[in-house]
Amino acid sequence: MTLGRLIPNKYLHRKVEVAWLPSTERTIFTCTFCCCFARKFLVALSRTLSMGILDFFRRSKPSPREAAILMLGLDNAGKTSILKKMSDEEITNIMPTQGFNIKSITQQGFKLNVWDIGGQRAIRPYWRHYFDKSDVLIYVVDSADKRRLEEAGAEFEQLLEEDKLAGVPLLVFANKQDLVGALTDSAVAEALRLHNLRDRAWRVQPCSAKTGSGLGEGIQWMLEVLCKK
Ligand SMILES: Nc1nc2c(ncn2[C@@H]2O[C@H](COP(=O)(O)OP(=O)(O)OP(=O)(O)O)[C@@H](O)[C@H]2O)c(=O)[nH]1
Ligand SMILES: [Mg+2]
Repeated sequence: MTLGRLIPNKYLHRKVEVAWLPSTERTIFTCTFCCCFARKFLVALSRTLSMGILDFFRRSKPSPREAAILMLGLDNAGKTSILKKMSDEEITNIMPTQGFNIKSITQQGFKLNVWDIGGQRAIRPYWRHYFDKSDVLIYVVDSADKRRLEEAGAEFEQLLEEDKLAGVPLLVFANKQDLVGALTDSAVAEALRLHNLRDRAWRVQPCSAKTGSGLGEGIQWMLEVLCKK
């Protein structure tokens, strides 16, 4: 049998590499085959190793845990202003929300997907479409608008009766603390009768979307609650 028939053409050039070996065709073929096999093995090994290293680095950087945060409250309470301030955006020229806004805030290994739903009376019946799988409920109150505190309390009471929101931790933002005469956090808690709440973790956080005060503390409380889940 000739060398040409034993060894595929693409390997023939490797004869040179084994020229120092005994010059029988079989030895040349075996060595050529081993050489190609070894090369392929090394390439595969290096690929596997590099992919393994990439995979290792990918896994060692944990992807953030996601949480759905639902933000409700009467129109003009300041929900969109709070959302924008939390995202370091301008809060001038904010229009009443007709549908919803959503923004993701990444903090301490959590990606908080915050849903801000319009609070006008005509939109409130649609709130329930957003109740599913909420991890935290934020209820925003305009602490300076005593005239509408009763309405805010009535809407809040209805939310507490919703099965899909049962047990969902609650953060009440007592917003607009920068305005003179704004109610304190304990006055807002009393107006919402929060001290009767037994089925969930809750907190009232005085804040101002205008100055940004209190928003960080609110986020921190949510993160602590989410960590315990
Ligand atoms: N002084 C003051 N004004 C605020 C504060 N937060 C919001 N506002 C103002 O209140 C008004 C209503 O704010 P929005 O953020 O649009 O209120 P909203 O709750 O999103 O209202 P809807 O989208 O209609 O449900 C705007 O004129 C804001 O500038 C605050 O902390 N202090
Ligand atoms: Mg809005």
